[in-house]
This record gives sequence, structure tokens and C-alpha cells, in this order.
Amino acid sequence: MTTDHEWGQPEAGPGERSLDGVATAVAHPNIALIKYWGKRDERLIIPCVDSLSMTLDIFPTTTTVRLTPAARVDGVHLDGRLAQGEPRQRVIAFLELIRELAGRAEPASVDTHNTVPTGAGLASSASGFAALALAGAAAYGLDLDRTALSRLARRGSASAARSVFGGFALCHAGQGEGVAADLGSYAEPVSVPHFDPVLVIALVNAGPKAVSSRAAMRRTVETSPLYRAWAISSKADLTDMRTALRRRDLDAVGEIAERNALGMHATMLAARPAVRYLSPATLAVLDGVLQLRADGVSAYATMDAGPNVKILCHRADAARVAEAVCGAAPGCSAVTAGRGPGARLLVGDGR
Ligand code: 2P0
Repeated sequence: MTTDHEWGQPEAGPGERSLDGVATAVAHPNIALIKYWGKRDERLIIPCVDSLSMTLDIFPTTTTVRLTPAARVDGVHLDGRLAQGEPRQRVIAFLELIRELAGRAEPASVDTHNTVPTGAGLASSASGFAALALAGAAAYGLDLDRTALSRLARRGSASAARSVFGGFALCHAGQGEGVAADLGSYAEPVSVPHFDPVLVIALVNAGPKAVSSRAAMRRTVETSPLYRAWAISSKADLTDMRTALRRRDLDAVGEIAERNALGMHATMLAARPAVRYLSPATLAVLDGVLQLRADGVSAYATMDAGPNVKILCHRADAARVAEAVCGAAPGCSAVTAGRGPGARLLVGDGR
């Protein structure tokens, strides 16, 4: 059995520093059991709803930030290639934010390596901005505690606020506007010792999504008549989820996660025009999950901004679940993730 400490939960205390203008950080993706969908401030990236996630122990992102005082502009490399367009702009805007906080002006080079397919609804922006926040803050000498780091990561991608922490994390939507909203919106760890479920990730399509989650959530908030109802029910889902986690009741956790995710997708289907991430293969996997439950296996599905399905189950059932859902959807492959660690700096050889 594991304790939260072993899962890399943060400890209170001084922030993480780099003394020589270079830092490398590793962060893992997370999957929300209570979803974030919709922003009430697009510039500050303030979510409309609280969310709760499990950080994974697979698909890490490793990011090095190196200050380059002699350079004229920032250099951004993603998976060994010079980044272009929007991905590059998002990284540069994030570096600007760090420089503003640090009161510094030197450009930097950013080198990021993802082990998860980018943009396929598998949370690459969560691990990506959590790693960039930690490495960037350290390289620029910013002394941030984990709450401030989570707040900073949120400015890259709201789901990244949660990947700062290992295990389970709750991201507050915060209240008010402007500075108050910014201060109030950050993630914190939710301690659930001795609870070790897994997520079987059924990959039905690892290609990039047709609609970015950013554009899709904007359209949903602006046009879906179901959005408000889901946001209200999501509050109740979060309360129920916290109780279920406290009880380490996997069936309750799974039921709540599944209804929350299906509700989120219902809001998207009702948007105008509709946003539909669920494919025929997604539905075949969901049928497989229903059959598993009919056969007495505790298995519950959640889906994000893409067609892939994550199935929550007991670790002992993971192989059976993977086999069943992949049998239900031709071309599907599965990988199993447990709860993983929070973002951390690498030192020495890790650089
Ligand atoms: C989540 N998703 O809670 C939800 C559920 C997808 C579905 O967070 O615009 O990349 O950068 O804040 O975090 C995906 O959206 O969006 C996401 P931005 P993000 O995990």
C-alpha cells in the first residue's frame, strides 16, 4: 500500500530554484474525474467550474528552460523540432508571464519532450505547462510555493494547475474577477491514502483532434442550452466525489466520474454547431464497459476532448478490462496508468 507522500505530494516550504539560469522539470498528465469545461475569463484562464483529477504515472513531459541572454528572441523546440504557430506563441506568452513575475527580460530556449500523443485529448497541455511552469520559474529564479506554481501553470492551461500535484488534485475555479479570480484559482492535493485504482486508457485514435478544447469550450459556454445545468450538477458531483474518495469507494468514484463526463459531452452535443468528440469506436468501448459491469467487473468510463476512453477500475482487473474494451472496438489499443507523482525538478544528470 502506498501513502500520499510516496506519490510525490508537495511539501510546504520554499519554492524550487535554479542558480545558473537553466532548469529541467518533469510532469505527468492528469485525467479529470470531475471535469473542467468552460472559462469565465479567457485571458487569465479562469475555469467556470471546480475540477478534480488523478495524475498519471505514464506519459511524462520533460522540459528544459535555459536563459539565453545573448539571443534576440525565445527559441521553442517541441519533440526536437522548432515549434511554429500557436504552440510556439503559447509557450512564448507563458515565458512573458514568468519574466513579468520575475522582473527579468532575458530570452530563453525551451526544449520539451512529450511521451504522449499531442493534442489527442490525452492531456499533453496539462503535463506540458506544469513542466514549463516549474522549469521556467526555476530558470528565472522565481521562488514560488506549490500553490503559486499551480496558479502559474493554470495560465498556460487550466488542467496544468492540477498536474503540479501527484495523486488526486482539486482545482478551484475561484470567485470574483480579475486579481481576485486569479488568486482564487489554483489546485491543491486531495489526500486519499491507500486507494490505488488505475485508468485503462483505450486508445481508439491517437491523432490530433478536429476542434481544439479551447475553441470547443468557448462554443459550448456561449451556445449550449445545457451548459448551465451541467455546471450546477457538477458542483453536486464534486461534493459526492469527495465523499466517495474519502470512503475509497471505487464504484461510487467511477459512477460519479462517468455521469460527470457524459454530462459534459452532452453540453457539447447541444452546442451550436455541435462539438462531437465521441466516435463510433468510443461508443463501442462504452458498450464494452457496460458489458463488463453486467459481468460484475467494476469499470467506469470517462472521456475528454477526444475519442479515447479512460476506464477506471481496480488494478487487479486492468488486464481483463483492457482485453474486453479492445475486443469491443477494432483497432483499439490500451495502456494502464496508476496514480503518478507531482511535477519535479531534475538535477544533475537529469539536465
Ligand atoms: C479537464 N479538459 O478537466 C477537461 C475535460 C478536457 C475535457 O482541461 O483552454 O487544455 O488550455 O485551459 O486544460 C482540456 O483543456 O484547456 C481539459 P485550456 P485544457 O481535464
